[in-house]
Amino acid sequence: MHWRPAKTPYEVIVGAILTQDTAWGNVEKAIANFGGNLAPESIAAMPMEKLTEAVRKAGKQASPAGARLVEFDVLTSGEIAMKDTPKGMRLQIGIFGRRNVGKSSLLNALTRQQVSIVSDVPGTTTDPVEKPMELLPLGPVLFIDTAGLDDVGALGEMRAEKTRQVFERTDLGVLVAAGGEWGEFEDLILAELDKRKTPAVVAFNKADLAPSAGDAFASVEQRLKGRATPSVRTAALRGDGVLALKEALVRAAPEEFMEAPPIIGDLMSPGEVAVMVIPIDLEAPRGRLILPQVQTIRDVLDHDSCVMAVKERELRDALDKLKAPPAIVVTDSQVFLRVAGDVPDHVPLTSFSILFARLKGDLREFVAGVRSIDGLKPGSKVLVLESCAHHPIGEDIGRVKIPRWLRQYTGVELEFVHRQGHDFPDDLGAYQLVVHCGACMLNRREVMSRILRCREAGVPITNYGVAITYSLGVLDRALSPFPGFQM
Ligand SMILES: Nc1nc2c(ncn2[C@@H]2O[C@H](COP(=O)(O)OP(=O)(O)OP(=O)(O)O)[C@@H](O)[C@H]2O)c(=O)[nH]1
Ligand code: SF4
Ligand SMILES: [Mg+2]
Repeated sequence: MHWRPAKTPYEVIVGAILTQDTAWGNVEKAIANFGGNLAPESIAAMPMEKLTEAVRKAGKQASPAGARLVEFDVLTSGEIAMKDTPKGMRLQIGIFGRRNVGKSSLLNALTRQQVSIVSDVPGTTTDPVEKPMELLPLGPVLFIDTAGLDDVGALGEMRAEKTRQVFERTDLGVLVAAGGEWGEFEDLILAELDKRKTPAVVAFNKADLAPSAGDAFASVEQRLKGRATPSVRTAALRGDGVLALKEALVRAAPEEFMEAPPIIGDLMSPGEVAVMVIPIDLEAPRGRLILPQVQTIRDVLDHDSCVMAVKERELRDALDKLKAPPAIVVTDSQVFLRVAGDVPDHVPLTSFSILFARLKGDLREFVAGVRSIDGLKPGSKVLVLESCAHHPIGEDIGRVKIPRWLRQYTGVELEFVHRQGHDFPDDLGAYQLVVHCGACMLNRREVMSRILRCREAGVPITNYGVAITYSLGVLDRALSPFPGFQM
């Protein structure tokens, strides 16, 4: 990669932050937009619109990038934590509840680490305990375990005060109640969160002691029915319900934390040309394009760039007609090999399906998952997920082509199971690999929940575009617009 020499360490750090979700070329332009003004003080003094405009000109989505810089500036005014996501940019998840209900135990179960001290003495946690971690799909989160709020006595008052302060910075609250116990106190915590418009999830912990508490659980669950707050039963010590709790957190998280990258707009600059290769074959619907193609074209236009759409046969001719090489070529995965032969090596090339792997899912996870193809054995079971219920026609990609390519690559007979739409098996234990379609019909939350389920079950997951290009030996080429993801 060409690394532009930075003038100051601050410029290096800003570059490192901006490049997290864009190509390096765009970062250079963004930095140039600041003129000679790239310093913490000047950024702090810049109005937000000016800041976001400076970044937007480089083809990046304005608000997240701008917000990042501002956050970053806040960070530099204190201490610089280069190796970590700033705390203010993490989704902060506050864990509240009475003493001894198992808040610390739940935090340890969620993080699978002994982060917070657990004991049967009420009031064990005295000061808020913070634990940063990656919680897929929300990305970096900060869990904050608090001291039990029903603390008594003078010391308790101080502890309770600190816990109350945590309410102020909580983006998502977890209320832990144990053994079906629920009273005015729990209502009060939910009211505190409501007051701040903070979404909440209730964890009924110690569900293993349930035989005696079962009825109480049910009556509290009934009580919560009137409000939107989801609840799950957990047994923190055994790990039961922890995955359900994670899923509930993902569903309840504020929308802005689920923000997806643009489809393609950040991979090119305004005015540049993207070439889309769209085969018109038997599987192509009559008289229209399919959703991933339409959405990608729209995203190019939204970013003030240009698009040229061609069939694979006309590609070489079309490239010859362009005065300058295109910023990027995007092709249907199925003709990737042929297209790769026609596109010069220095032009970034990818597939619609890989663009959607990043948009709807987690490209890094899909690239990591694809390696497991090498470990497939005769009889290994592969789950193929197609998120729309189209009628298979001819050489259907999910039913015919992917099985064929994977069999050819591995040289062994594999068993393929297909599921469509929102259908996702409860038990993934039987599968050695999950291959997901581009998921243009699903929202990001649903795909991310599926990735989370696969992770928890220890089953690798990848997507069509990644699997196809890997089995054809051209994945690195297909990842050329995303240098950080190459294998
Ligand atoms: N049976 C059972 N015991 C649990 C469970 N979760 C926690 N405990 C026990 O409950 C006690 C309190 O757990 P903690 O995690 O320290 O509770 P806490 O809410 O953090 O307590 P404070 O910090 O004192 O407010 C410990 O003895 C745990 O072992 C559970 O799911 N089932
Ligand atoms: S939902 Fe999946 S199978 Fe259906 S069009 Fe979109 S990417 Fe293709
Ligand atoms: Mg505790």
